[in-house]
Amino acid sequence: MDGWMLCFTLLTLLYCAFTSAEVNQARSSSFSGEFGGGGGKRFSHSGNQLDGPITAIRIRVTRSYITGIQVRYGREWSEYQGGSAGDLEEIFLQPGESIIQVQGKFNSYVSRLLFVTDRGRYFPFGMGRGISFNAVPLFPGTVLRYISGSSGSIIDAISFHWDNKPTGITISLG
Ligand code: MMA
Repeated sequence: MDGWMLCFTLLTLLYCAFTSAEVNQARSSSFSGEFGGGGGKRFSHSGNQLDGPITAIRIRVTRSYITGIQVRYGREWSEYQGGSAGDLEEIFLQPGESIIQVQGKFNSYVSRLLFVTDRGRYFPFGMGRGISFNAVPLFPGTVLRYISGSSGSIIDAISFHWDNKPTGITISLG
């Protein structure tokens, strides 16, 4: 093999290695966060996503902060995270509707959240001040599958986990 041939072969191998590495990557999961401060105790709804897509959200809010959150996956509510100050609000998604964007504000705590759906509906919670964030999925067609974060007497921090909509029909017995 002459020098050119060797060079060509090596470049081809390098190209193949790179393209196959790209193809092998998952192209649906992404993550936005974390938004908030360092206090509180960690929570994650990663196991709850097995109960189904997000179908409803309960948020507790005061004038300045998001004080609590509970998410319904399929027909099952997650544990409630946060405290008891403020007013509890509840929203239900329509069948097949998904959250595709979350905007908000945070400082040492989460101070405001706005959920946007793929049907053009949006649900704002809170009027608190702070640094703005705008969380969206990386891959087209993916949706909010679960949240994680930290909480104590209020919601200290929150993250958003995006992936494909769950496929297939869930048959629930009982
Ligand atoms: C608790 C405790 C803190 C957390 C705040 C706010 C009152 O203190 O869990 O670590 O930062 O609640 O959630």
